[in-house]
Parts: sequence; C-alpha cells; structure tokens
Amino acid sequence: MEGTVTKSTGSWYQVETAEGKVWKARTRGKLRLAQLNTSNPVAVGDRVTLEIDPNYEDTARIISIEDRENWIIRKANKSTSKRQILASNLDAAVLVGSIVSPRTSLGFIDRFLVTCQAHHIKAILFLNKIDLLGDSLAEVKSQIEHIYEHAELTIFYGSATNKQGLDDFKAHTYGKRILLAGHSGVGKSTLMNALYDNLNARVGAISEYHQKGKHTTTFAEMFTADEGTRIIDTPGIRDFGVVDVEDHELHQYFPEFRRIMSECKFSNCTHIHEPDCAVLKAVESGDIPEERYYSYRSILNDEDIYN
Ligand SMILES: Nc1nc2c(ncn2[C@@H]2O[C@H](COP(=O)(O)OP(=O)(O)OP(=O)(O)O)[C@@H](O)[C@H]2O)c(=O)[nH]1
Ligand SMILES: [Mg+2]
Ligand SMILES: [Zn+2]
Repeated sequence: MEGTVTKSTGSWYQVETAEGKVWKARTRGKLRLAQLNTSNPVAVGDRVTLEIDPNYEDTARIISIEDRENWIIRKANKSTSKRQILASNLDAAVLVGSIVSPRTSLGFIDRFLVTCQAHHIKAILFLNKIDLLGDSLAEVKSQIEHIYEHAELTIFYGSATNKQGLDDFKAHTYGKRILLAGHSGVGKSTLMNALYDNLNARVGAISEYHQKGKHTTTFAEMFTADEGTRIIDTPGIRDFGVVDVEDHELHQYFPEFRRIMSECKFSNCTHIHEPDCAVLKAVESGDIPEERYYSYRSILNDEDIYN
C-alpha cells in the first residue's frame, strides 16, 4: 500500500492513501538507520510504502520511502550536526516573512533561497503584515525589489489579517503543492486560513509569539486546500543554516553571480580577494546588490548572525 505523509510528529506520522484513507503510522527500526543525520527520517510530502499493523486499527508501518524529487533541509546553527527536512516533493517553497513583529532578516531569506536553488525548487516570498508598515510600505517594497531583482524569487506583499494581496498569491500557487516556512509569528497559519476558509490551522495569540520558544504550530502538516492544492504548514524556525552545499558550489546558487562568474580571471575564483573578479566588480558598480554579496560571504564563513 502506498501513501503520502501528511503529518510528522517525529515519533509517529499520518499517511494518506490515494483513496483518501488516513493511517497512523510508525517507522520500522531499519528505516531510521537508512537516513543518517536527520532528526526526521520521514518528512511531510514523502511518498511511502505501508504495511498494515494487524494489532491496531487504522495503524500501519512505513516500510520504505520513495526517492524524493526534492526537499528543503536546514540545520539550526553551525554547532549542530542535526539536520531537519522541512518537507519534500514540492512544486514551490514559500518563505513567509514580515518586516516587523517579528523581523525577517535578509540573511534568513538568502539562506532559504540558496537551499531552494540547490534543490531546484521555485522560491516565493510572501511578505506578510504590510498593514503594520504604514507609510514606509513603498520604501520597503522598492528596497526589496531592488535587492531581489535578479535572484529568481517571486515576491508577494500582503496582510493575512486584513485579507490584502491574497488573490494574486492564491492564483499563483493554485493546484500546486507548497511549503510555508518562516519565523514563528510571521503569520503562516493565519495566511493559510485566510486563503481557504475550509482550513482551520491553529493561530497564535498576539501576545504568545513574543515569548521565547513559543511556537503555535508544533508539527509540519499538509492540508488539502482544494482539489490538487496542498499547503504544508510548518512550525516557526529561528535559523536557516545551509547544509549540503560545498563552499565552491555556493556561487552557483546566487543567480546574479552565476550569470557573470565565467568572466572572472580565475576559474576557481571565490569572489572574495581575487584580482579581476567579475562579481566584485559588479558589487562595486551596484549591479549586484551589496546585501546579496554580504549574505554570500556570511554563508561562506558559516556565520550564524544575519544581516
Ligand atoms: N498585523 C498583522 N498581524 C498578523 C498578520 N498575519 C498574522 N498576524 C498575527 O500574527 C500572530 C501569529 O500568527 P500565526 O499565524 O500563528 O503565526 P505562525 O507563523 O503560524 O507562527 P508559528 O506557528 O509559531 O510558526 C497572530 O496573532 C496573527 O493574528 C497580518 O497580516 N497583520
Ligand atoms: Mg503556525
Ligand atoms: Zn570572482
């Protein structure tokens, strides 16, 4: 029996079959060993093979995982070796961000983007809570547009509580399987509920998310928004550490760099100190935004502090 993982708690999973039957499932011991180094051997979005557990009703065992088409993976910080797969087999990954309460940094966005690039996943930014920006909205927009002009990122601006900017985003993601990721309290669950009124994810109270470590959504879960549209809501994350990207590969995942780096004098240019570096020249002339270059260096140096 085959199915798709729709919820992951770390110790047990929810798996839905093509006919729509939902199973509660656990992994077999062997499977754990097969996927070294991730805190979750099975991720939401995984296609798995199940074996019915004769001892309990509606309970099954996951006996194998189909190869993933793609996935979003991160680590919490540089001192941990623990990696976490947020979700797999995606059509697009949406970073939900906000400028204030809480602030999403450019460094966080750029790490997410590198991961999407490395795994060939379409990246979308939904900048939520624009109702809190007042007169500064126009300035914020023009800055963001400038920084990400050539970064292969599709950007939407909106407010989940005021139901602003939702139509375009909804049309863009219709019929797709998307992940919503971002810091705790940016409004991922609120956005999902605002887009589709048949969904009912738990949303945090205003006061809750300011408290450290307070997450309203505690498990990744895939919701069926309508025929074919699936939304994976995830718990808020503080950091987005890039994993499985070698230093010498990193420049490929910055589209602005990729376009011109063959013009660097040295084919193994790191774009840090080399003479006749096309990337450094582009940063100097303003063709590559310095914020993007800063993130490149920061990821290369394995820094946890974001701009
Ligand atoms: N002003 C404003 N508040 C919003 C908006 N969207 C969500 N909120 C509020 O932000 C708070 C957090 O919303 P949630 O949807 O629980 O945030 P989340 O990203 O799902 O958080 P976690 O589940 O902890 O990761 C709630 O009080 C929402 O009402 C918005 O567009 N504008
Ligand atoms: Mg939530
Ligand atoms: Zn260079």
